[in-house]
Amino acid sequence: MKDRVVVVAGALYDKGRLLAARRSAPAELAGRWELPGGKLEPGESPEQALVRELREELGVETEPVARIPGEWPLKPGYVLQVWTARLVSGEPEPLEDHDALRWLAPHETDAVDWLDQDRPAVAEAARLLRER
Ligand code: 523
Repeated sequence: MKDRVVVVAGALYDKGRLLAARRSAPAELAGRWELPGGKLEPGESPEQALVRELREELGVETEPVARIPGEWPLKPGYVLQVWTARLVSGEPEPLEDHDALRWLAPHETDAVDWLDQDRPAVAEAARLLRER
């Protein structure tokens, strides 16, 4: 469908931990935690968009690994798709859109207040991490 905006997010992992990012805006989402990412730009594949967003927002190079099955509705016309991604280089910093980052061990993934729409993908990412 064309009239649908895809937002991609990364379940970024490194050393057995999952990255959580705390949003600094907009007001209704600020303070809640998310899997970092953003909207596809014209002509981009979801994987390209994910690599770009994680570079812009966190200053790291990453490699998408696998899509987490499913798709979650956001505001009308927007859907969230999530990929697991591995950290290739760099140490994430909250360069834009976030004011805190946390690496969570699989048993800690409930420790932050995730955006509701991110929770199913976070649960699946935590399950995958435990299995690795
Ligand atoms: N979500 C969301 N979960 C999640 C992300 C990355 C985004 O629910 N893990 C929602 C929040 C916004 C919309 O998706 O309603 C767009 O995300 P945003 O603002 O991170 O996308 P950007 O960075 O592409 O948006 P602009 O700053 O407007 O370019």
